[in-house]
Amino acid sequence: MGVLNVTPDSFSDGGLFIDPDVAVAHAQELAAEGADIIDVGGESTRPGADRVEIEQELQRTIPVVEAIARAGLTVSIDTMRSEVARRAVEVGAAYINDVSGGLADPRMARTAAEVGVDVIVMHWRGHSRDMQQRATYSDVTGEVISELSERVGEFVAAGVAPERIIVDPGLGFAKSFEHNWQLLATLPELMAQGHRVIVGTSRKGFLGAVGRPEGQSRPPLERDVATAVTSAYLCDLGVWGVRVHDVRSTIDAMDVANALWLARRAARGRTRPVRRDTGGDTGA
Ligand code: PMM
Repeated sequence: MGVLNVTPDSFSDGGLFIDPDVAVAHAQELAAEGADIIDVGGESTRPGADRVEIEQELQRTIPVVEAIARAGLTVSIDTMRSEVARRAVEVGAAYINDVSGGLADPRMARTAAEVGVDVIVMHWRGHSRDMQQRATYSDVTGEVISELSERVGEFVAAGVAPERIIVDPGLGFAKSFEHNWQLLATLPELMAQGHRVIVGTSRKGFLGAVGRPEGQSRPPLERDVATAVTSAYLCDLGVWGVRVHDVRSTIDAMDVANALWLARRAARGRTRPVRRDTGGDTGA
């Protein structure tokens, strides 16, 4: 999934794609590089961000969603508002990506059921302004899984088919750097819950801090190699999707992860049981 933020203030690409023509051209570039889905967002969720008015969010996103969908690309709408989701689906969006997992707008689950598209339900504990104050867990993996399953329950109760739901651990949303690493390390536990899983590590702060002295960080635009490494790891685990800004480096990394996976499987197939009588490899 390639990220297209039509915002003036997103943390890594804010202001770059606010002009609809530039946004559509960038979507086409992301698709040409290998993105299967273009995720269009009109509201920044960086820590500390204020909310935008709904009219502004609609104005930023709907024409872009419509143009990209008309060009034949698969679009997801990154919104916490049911009205934005509904209008985006009306003009061609095929996915709703709600970072609040239905918590920000009580009508989201019902709307998702009515419009009948796939929906990404992300783990979230509150709006960006003060979300980092909610980053308190005694068992981050267990709590994220149980809070997500409550959210999924609400969508299913509203009439969304379970197979339409994709879950996301919400890295960086009410999570410390350490929480993000723990969630990545234990991701198979979330995957075992049975829903498709998508993960967004792209350019996030915890990647910028790796290998740097305490309190220092690589700037967001210098985090694409780190992002690609996580994409390779996530590909190896078998997640359904990764959400990234730089599609080219992630596709490269996933191709390598995939080639390695195939080579390792083939190598395992070559191994023969060792025979006791000769002590040799019977497959020689
Ligand atoms: N992260 C951001 C925005 N939307 N959606 C999903 N499903 N998962 C994420 O991790 C996620 C998201 C924040 O990143 P951005 O400001 O660069 O878009």
